[in-house]
Amino acid sequence: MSTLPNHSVEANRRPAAPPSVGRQFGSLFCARPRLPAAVASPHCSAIMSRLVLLVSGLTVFTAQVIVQAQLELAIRIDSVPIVSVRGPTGTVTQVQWTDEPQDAIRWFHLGHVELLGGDRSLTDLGWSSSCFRCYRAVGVPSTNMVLIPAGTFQMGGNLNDGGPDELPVHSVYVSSFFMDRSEVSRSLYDEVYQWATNHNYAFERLGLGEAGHHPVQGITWFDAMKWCNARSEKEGRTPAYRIGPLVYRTGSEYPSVDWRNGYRLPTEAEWEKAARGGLRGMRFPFGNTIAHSQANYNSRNDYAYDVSPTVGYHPSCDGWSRACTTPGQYFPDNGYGLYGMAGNVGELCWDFYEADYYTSSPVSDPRGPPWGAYAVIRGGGWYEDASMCRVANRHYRFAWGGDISSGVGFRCVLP
Ligand SMILES: [Ca+2]
Ligand SMILES: [Ca+2]
Repeated sequence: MSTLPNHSVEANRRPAAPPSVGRQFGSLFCARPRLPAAVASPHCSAIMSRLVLLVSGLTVFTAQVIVQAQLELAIRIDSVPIVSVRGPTGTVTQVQWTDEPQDAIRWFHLGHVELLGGDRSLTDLGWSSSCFRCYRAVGVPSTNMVLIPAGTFQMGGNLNDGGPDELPVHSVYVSSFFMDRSEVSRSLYDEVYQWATNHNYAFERLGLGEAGHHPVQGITWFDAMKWCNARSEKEGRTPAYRIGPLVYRTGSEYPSVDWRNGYRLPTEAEWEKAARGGLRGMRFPFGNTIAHSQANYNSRNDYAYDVSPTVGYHPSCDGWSRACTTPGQYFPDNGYGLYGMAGNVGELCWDFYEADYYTSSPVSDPRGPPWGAYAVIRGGGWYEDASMCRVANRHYRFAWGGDISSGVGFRCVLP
C-alpha cells in the first residue's frame, strides 16, 4: 500500500452551484500539490492521481430543522481513491464525484455513508488511474434518497425519435432536490397508509403491489399526494400539499403546494433531469440502447435501440405467464443513484399534461400548466415498449374521478 506524500497544499475555492439561483451545498475545496498550472484543468492525467481533495460546509437535514454541519472529506489514493468522510454522528451523507467540477449537474452518486462516530470510507472502484475526479459529501435525509444537484439541462426529445409533445428541446434550470432512489414500495406505502388512516386521512383506493419490495401501483393521483403528506407528518416534517389553510388529508381536490417543505410528487422537469442521471442527450437513463438486463419493459423488434436478446415481457415474469413488476432495485442504478427510471412502473408527476407546454414553459423550475384534465406519467412500465421508457417520453392519465392504472406508481421528492 502506498501512501500520499506529505506536501504543502494550495487551497482553491470555487462555487459548487450557480450562486444566483437555487440552493448552494457549500463550496468545493480543491487542494492540490504544487504542480504546473496546466495540471489544474480537469483532464485525465496520470499526475492527477496525486491530487488531494477536501470538501466541507454542507447542509444536513434533521426532521424539519435545517442545520449547518461540517462534513470533512479526505481522499487517499492507493490503487484506487478511498474517500473518507467525517462529521456529526448520525449524519447520513451521499458521496458524489465529478470529472467536470465546472458543470453543476454532473455530480454522480458514489455511495452513502452513515456517520457513526469516527471516519467512514468508500472506495471508488469506477476510477481509472488516468482520470481526474473531484469528490464531495452532501447531507441527505436517508440512504433511501439521493441529492439531485441544481443546474441546467436540455429537456425534451433531442434524438427526434419521439412525439411532437417532446419538442422543442429547451434549457431548463432545476433547483436541487432529494429524490427517492426507487419507486415507492408496497411495504412503505402500506406502512404510511396505516399510519395515515389512524391520523384522519382518507384515501380513494388501497394500493396494489405484487410484494412488499415491489413498487406500489394502482393508486390515484390525489391519493399519491395525500400519501406524500402523511409520509411528511409521520416523520415530523411540514406537509407540502394544502387545501386552503388546511393540510390535505381527505377528499379528491387539486391542492396548493408549499414548495419549501415536505414530500411531494416530482415536477415533470425534475423527473426528466433526474432520469437523465447527469448524462447529456442520451435516450435512456443509462445510454442510447435498452435491454432486459437494464429495465423491466415489453421488448419488441420495433426499434433499433431496443437491443434486448429476449422479447416480450421481462423474462423474470415468464414463469408466471404474465407481465409483472420487479423489486425496486433489481437493475443497475443511473448516474445519480436512482433505480427504475426506465420501466417497472410508470411514475406520476405533479404537472398537468399539456402537449404544447414546452413552447411556453418557464426556464427555471417549471411546474406545469395551471389546470388540466390529465396528469403526467413518466418512465414507462412493465407492459410498455422501449419507446415509452425513453427519458424524454411524455405520457399521461386522466387526473380526476379516482382514475387508476395498473402499472403506474410514483416516487417522492423532498426540497
Ligand atoms: Ca419506473
Ligand atoms: Ca409520449
